[in-house]
This record gives sequence, C-alpha cells and structure tokens, in this order.
Amino acid sequence: MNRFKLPTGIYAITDSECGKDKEFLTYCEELLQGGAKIIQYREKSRDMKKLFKEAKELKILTQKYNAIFIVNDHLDIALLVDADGIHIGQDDLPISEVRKVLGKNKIIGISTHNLNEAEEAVKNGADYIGVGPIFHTDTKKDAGNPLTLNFLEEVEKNINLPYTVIGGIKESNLDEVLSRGAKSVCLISELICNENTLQITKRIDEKIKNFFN
Ligand code: TZP
Ligand code: MG
Repeated sequence: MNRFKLPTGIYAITDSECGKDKEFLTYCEELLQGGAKIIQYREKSRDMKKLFKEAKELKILTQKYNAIFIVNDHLDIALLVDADGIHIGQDDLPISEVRKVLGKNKIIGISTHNLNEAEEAVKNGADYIGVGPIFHTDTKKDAGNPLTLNFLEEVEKNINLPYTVIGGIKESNLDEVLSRGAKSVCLISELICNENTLQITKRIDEKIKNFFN
C-alpha cells in the first residue's frame, strides 16, 4: 500500500467480554455512529464459523459508515471477507509472509511494545503499529507492564510510521496521550463496557476533534 494514513480519531476494537450484555452488531454500529473511523474485529473465544459470520456482517456495516475494517489474527477470515487489512501480534506470522498473501493494497498493522519492535515493524513493511499498553489494562490479561507516557514520546520522536495507542485509554487520560503526539487512540472497555456506547464514543470523538482544531 502507498503510505497508509491511519485516520485521526478513534480506532475501535470489538470485545465480546465487554460486550456480553449487548448485541454485537448494535454496539458495533454505535461505535461507528459515534465516530470510530476504523474498527478491528478481535474475538479470542469464537469458533471459526462464528468468526466468519460476524466478520462478514461487520464488513458490511463498516462499508455503510465508510470506515476501515481490520481483522485481528485470522488471515483466512480477512481474505474471505475482503477486509481492508489485518492486525497481528509479535508471535504471529511474519509481516513479509502476510504481505505475500494479502498483497500491497491491504493494511498490515502489528502490536509493538518497545522501540526495537517498532523499528522492526517499519523495516518489515507494516503500515501502522499499535503501541501499548500505555496504562494498566484489565482487558488483556497478558498485556504486560504499562509503557507509560514517556515511552509514547519516544515513539513520536523516533518512529516514522502511523501508530495507534492502546491500553487503559479513557476519556479521563485522553488529553495526556493526545498531547504526547498520538492521533489515533484505541479504546476497548471505555467504549464497550460503558452502558451507553454511542454517547461515550461521540463524546470522545468530539474531544479528539476539538483537540486538533
Ligand atoms: N493490547 C494491548 S492492551 C489491550 C490490547 C488488546 C487491551 C486494551 O483494552 P482497554 O480496555 O482499552 O484497556
Ligand atoms: Mg494476535
């Protein structure tokens, strides 16, 4: 892909744990209505049949909102539903191999936890990186220690690739991450565990817009 521009604003990620009292497509639509520009389908305890069904449905929904659709982990699902791209972790297939399958017009994002991994991602042709966890998170049990806002400053200074920040991002600490240079923010529990996903997403989207205007 020619240099990919990660949209400024909310990068939403699905989570069936947070969303267990909600209907999947309903909360996804609230995320999109609320202003999320990109949504990642990330479900860790689904069988392939259900992953495929939900991913297909979410692909259609994202098209309605002109949002970018990314599938976490599953290259086969990403291909089958013609997602815009895939998000992988450090222990997944190498970026170069994923690129062979997806081609140059699809987005490849990778999670990174230190500058080495971030630099490797640049070298290996990732289109964007995830950086986190910035703060403590209960959503991903093995996320590791918080990287802190100081690390975020290092990424902003040293890494020449779009990045999104993740891990414990809340309305209450949004200004702190934006003022370190982050333009894309990933929030899971803050949006999906909230009883009013639409309202909180809109409010955070507004805050980001105001920050950049
Ligand atoms: N990767 C690093 S932290 C995290 C993931 C998937 C979870 C972030 O969730 P929350 O609820 O926004 O802290
Ligand atoms: Mg993974």
